[in-house]
Amino acid sequence: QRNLGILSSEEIGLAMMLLREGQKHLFDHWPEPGVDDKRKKGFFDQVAQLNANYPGGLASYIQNARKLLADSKAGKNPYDGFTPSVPTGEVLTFGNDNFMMLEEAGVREARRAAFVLVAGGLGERLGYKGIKLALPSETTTGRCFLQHYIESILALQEASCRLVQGQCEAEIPLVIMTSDDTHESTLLLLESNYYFGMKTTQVKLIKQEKVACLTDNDARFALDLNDKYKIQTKPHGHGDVHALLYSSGLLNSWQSAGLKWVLFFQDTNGLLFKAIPASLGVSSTKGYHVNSLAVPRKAKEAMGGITKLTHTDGSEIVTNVEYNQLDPLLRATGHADGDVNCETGFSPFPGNINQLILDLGPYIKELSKTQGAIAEFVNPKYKDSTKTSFKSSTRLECMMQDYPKSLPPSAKVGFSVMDKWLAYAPVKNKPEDASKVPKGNPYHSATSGEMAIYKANCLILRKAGVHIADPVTDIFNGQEVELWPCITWSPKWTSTFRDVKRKVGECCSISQRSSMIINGQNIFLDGLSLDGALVVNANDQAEVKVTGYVQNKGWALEHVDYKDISIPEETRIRGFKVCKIEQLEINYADPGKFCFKS
Ligand code: UGB
Repeated sequence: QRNLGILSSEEIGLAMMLLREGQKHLFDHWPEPGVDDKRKKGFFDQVAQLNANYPGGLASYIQNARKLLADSKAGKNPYDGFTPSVPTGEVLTFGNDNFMMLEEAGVREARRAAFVLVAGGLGERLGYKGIKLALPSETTTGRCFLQHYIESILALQEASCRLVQGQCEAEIPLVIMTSDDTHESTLLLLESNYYFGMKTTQVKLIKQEKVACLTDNDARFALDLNDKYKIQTKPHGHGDVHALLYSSGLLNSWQSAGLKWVLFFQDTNGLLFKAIPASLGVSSTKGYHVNSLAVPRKAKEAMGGITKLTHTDGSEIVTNVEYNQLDPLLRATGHADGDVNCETGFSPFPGNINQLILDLGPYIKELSKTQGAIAEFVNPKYKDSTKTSFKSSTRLECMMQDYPKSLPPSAKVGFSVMDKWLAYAPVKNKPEDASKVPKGNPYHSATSGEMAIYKANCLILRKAGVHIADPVTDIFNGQEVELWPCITWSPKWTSTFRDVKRKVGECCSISQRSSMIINGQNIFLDGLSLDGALVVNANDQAEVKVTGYVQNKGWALEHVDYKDISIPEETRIRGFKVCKIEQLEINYADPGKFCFKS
């Protein structure tokens, strides 16, 4: 009351709304006018921002929070009334005719796609100080995740344009969702690397904002411990991406530009783009409005399970059920053992890798109804079983994969299951946690993420006819992994398996201790026998055939300990560094046709 005189009419409106919604405590300590007036104004700046950022404003946020907190206190299961069962989806087999047909369909569609990378998370579980997009996906080339993603999109863009008749000037848009934790570093990474070859106009950053923290079951906001004129805030989760895309107007501009697909992906999966063409092919051939990429999942693995949920009213949805909810849901519906592996050694519920492909038209239609708001949840840590007070403040959260939950039964929702070695190797866990993962379960560490790239490349080349020696096992940072030849290629070398087959000729062989980097579009391996390290660099106008016997001392992986702080963090979290002892490097900077014979 005493401070009304210093407030604008807009600020008074916000104050009244807060009072109506039970937030009087925020003002209890306010001194008389004339004291801290600037800070009081600052408080309303923050409130105005929190109000604008949430679909429906802060009043909705508080009301939603009260309801979810009451449900949580009552122990209400969000899946009450639903019976889970294993859904059927598209199961793809890498390299067969169907897979190659789908890849071609996907590449054709890629020119009508937009990519959305959610990269607002800081990755506390990984314990890495920088942004995860700046981490090398593998260390033979040092190509970071963002570079890999951008080059993969550009490669798809080119491949897509090559496939269609006539002039094609597609520029596939890339949107990166950042947060206060990642925005500046992401921008700096892009700017200091000339956007990794993408046009600056092709890339847009949208920043998600945090939401207000809640101190109790009445959803009263928590004040910042160091600033009594500031509300404590925390991240709202990757589900924010839908509301941000909607409010930015990007979706409509894409539709006007003739785009058809929106592909969502996460920050550290070095394999993902090997699975994109075929899964986009599934979306287009099946006419899916929503297509989630999935891989076989070990029971209790920290990835959501794609589940068919049948309601008592007969309605059905196929959606992700998060890993911490799948086990209780199964137990509550007659599966006494909960989330367990079946005879295949995997959970019968495919694992969600949070790569979603949405049909833009139905997506816009749905978002115009919801403004992008999707199902939220709350996860308070209670002090005791009375569930009346929290150990620390909580907030509402949301996940991007919950988008299908609000769709009408007529929506065509499907999923595509791929081999895990081909599609999924995220970098999420710090070495000390990864080393405690039960044997046989994935580590999801920087070590396993890098090894998975070499393994996938080797298996792809094997399938294309190259003789690749079997891997050996080794232990890095306490994690036992398969060590395949360290083979990498720039995304422009190939976007599809058919293209790999075209570029790999007869009688090639690669020994286990070998490393190879293929850096260029028109590099062909034919009769190559490699026992050591080989690097081939060629510009896009050079067509290079590499043949003969290459032998040298090669490269070795030297063990390093994650606790050794004299070593750069991005190296020590993987437990090894590449020692480049000897290699053959061949470079083709001029246009023309060349044959290199060793
Ligand atoms: N992210 C944001 O952009 N903003 C945020 O506020 C939070 C995260 P995590 P999570 O594929 O293995 C998901 O933390 O949430 C970005 C699925 O929910 O790595 O534990 C962040 O930058 C789960 O079903 O994953 O688990 C990152 O790019 C399963 O599929 C992305 O969101 C699991 O991923 C994911 O954030 C998985």
